[in-house]
Amino acid sequence: MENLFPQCDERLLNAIKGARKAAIIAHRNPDGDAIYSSLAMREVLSYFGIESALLNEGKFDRSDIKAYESLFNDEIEESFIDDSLLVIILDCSTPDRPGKPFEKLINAKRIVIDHHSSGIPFTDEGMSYIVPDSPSTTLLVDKVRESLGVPLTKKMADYLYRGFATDTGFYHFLSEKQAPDSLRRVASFTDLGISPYDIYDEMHDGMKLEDLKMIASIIEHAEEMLDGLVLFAYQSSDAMNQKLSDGVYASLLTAENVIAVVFFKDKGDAIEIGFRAKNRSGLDVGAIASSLGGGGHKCAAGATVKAINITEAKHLILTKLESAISDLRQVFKN
Ligand SMILES: [Mn+2]
Repeated sequence: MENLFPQCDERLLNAIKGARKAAIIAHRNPDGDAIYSSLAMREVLSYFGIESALLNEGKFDRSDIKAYESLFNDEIEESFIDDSLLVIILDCSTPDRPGKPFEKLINAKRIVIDHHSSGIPFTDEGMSYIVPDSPSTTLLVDKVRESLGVPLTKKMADYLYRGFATDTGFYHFLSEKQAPDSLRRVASFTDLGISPYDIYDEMHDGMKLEDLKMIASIIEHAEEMLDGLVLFAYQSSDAMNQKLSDGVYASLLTAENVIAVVFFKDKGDAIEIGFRAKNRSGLDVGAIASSLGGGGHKCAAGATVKAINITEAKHLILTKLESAISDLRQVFKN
């Protein structure tokens, strides 16, 4: 018996089965889970003969999803919009996350499938499938697929696996609560012959030496805060893509005694602040990001703060972290 993935609401399943056309939208600045859940959902819909438009605002700056960019448009064609259209929002916890493609579709019937812990509901009752405990949106798409009685194909399994793998940092972020039911689904993907080994290499290889040097330079300038429990990293230009950020987080989080990494990116008119925390620290960076108007998960979150300079942003975050960490501090000193 599966506990992690609750039953899908019949209203959501009926909305899918009753659709003739669908517009599939995941969050802007897409990651692997956003793109692969979109692609997998399109495969599921094609089983019913539902024609779908893949939409995403972009940018496709992660090399592991770059190859799919041409399949996505940032705007729907007017002629595609009619009463039979269902909008399927994936991996988004707030209505601003889908960005530009959602603007023309705000009045259309929609369902929301997501796994973020914080957010605001933005669809009708029974029209969402939101499971914060799911390690990826692709596993929720898989549950919806199964609930619809759609057979799993190798192509679906490949997409679903990739979304799961990237959102869990290839199993790293999988908790003991998530693992059993999630890995049973993953086993059903590997049953169809996909190769975790090759997919890992495919999704990680190909880093440019200059990018690796940029990561090294950011690490070199990282600062210790709160007695070394937290590291602050900075990026002043826009040259950093998400994959490089992942490299910075992954390296800095392995530093001795560190429980959180905060990455500040100066966007000119705003500061983008990314957070990563160690699972065992108990620190909830998702809550901190939420308090700044952002969102995410307990261990990975982000927010964009406008009208602030880097010094002010550092102070703001330091204050928030200090109060959040005060209870945890003793534990990690010992
Ligand atoms: Mn996700």
